[in-house]
Amino acid sequence: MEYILYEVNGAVATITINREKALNALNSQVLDELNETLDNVDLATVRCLILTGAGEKSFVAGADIGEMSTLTKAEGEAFGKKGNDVFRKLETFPIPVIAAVNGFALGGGCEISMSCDIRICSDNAMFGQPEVGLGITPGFGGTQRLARLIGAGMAKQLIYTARNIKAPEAYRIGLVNQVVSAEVDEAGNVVKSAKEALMEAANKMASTIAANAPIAVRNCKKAINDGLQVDMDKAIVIEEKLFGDCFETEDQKAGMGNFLEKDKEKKLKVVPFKNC
Ligand code: DAK
Repeated sequence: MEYILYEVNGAVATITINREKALNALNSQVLDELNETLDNVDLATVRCLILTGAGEKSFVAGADIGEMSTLTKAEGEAFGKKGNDVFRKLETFPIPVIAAVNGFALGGGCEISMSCDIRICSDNAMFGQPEVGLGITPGFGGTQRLARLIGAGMAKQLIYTARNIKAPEAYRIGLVNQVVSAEVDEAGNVVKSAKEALMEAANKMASTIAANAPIAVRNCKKAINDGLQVDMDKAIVIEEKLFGDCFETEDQKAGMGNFLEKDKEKKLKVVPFKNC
């Protein structure tokens, strides 16, 4: 693949959008390759996915403006569908996806990060939906996911004003879960760049997730995602069903068995993924 790197480390896989010269902007080829990569993730062994951008400067600086500028209405619609299908695939991916946001996350970049379950960013990250300045609306779910994540009022303000926000503000309004800084020694020398520290934090969180019972983690993702689409009476039924699904699995037997045996070491052991 030209624009996607895929790396597996135990139960954690990392997808890197690797188009650094264009600040990892999303063109059709990137979207196609991302789609194919997701289809080939080995869900029998991988338990958590990290999505990031190549380099220190940018996660994804949006959809490719050069490619979009000449699209006809029909081509624009096809491009939009391609993006939306991949973003939805990420959002409903059976295992958790962490966006490690290493710099600009603008337009489609902010939108793809919002399709992930969790966002961690470096302190040089910048988020925004600048589309109205380009004469379009956010088209990869930005109007929908931003409002659901940070509330309608704040989402409307950011989208109408096309104002970009820095990492501390993104954290304050709940758009990101964690902000990670470069590590410096006492003399002020950088011992770990912001990107390195970010990837370390993302891998740490991913490993913690991956060490938990995989069927239960998958069912939690589905319960939260599906439950948010319906009213509470229906949402509770969704949770009941997914809760019930955990029983008689090896995860549940081992998890509860270890607790009852007071075997803390064993409790942390990863059980094989079965019964999915
Ligand atoms: N597309 C294409 N190329 C991009 C790009 C982008 N979004 N962002 C940056 N680049 C390229 C630049 O053209 C430049 O290429 P060269 O000139 O070196 O060949 C290279 O990356 C480095 O960028 P700069 O020289 O501009 O770097 P700076 O540090 O000066 O500025 C910046 C960084 C991120 C502030 C600036 O590049 C910038 O403002 N970029 C555009 C950000 C933006 O507006 N993003 C939102 C794009 S709109 C749709 C669904 C979704 C969408 C559209 C339609 N449908 C349903 C149909 C989504 C729309 C968007 O995402």
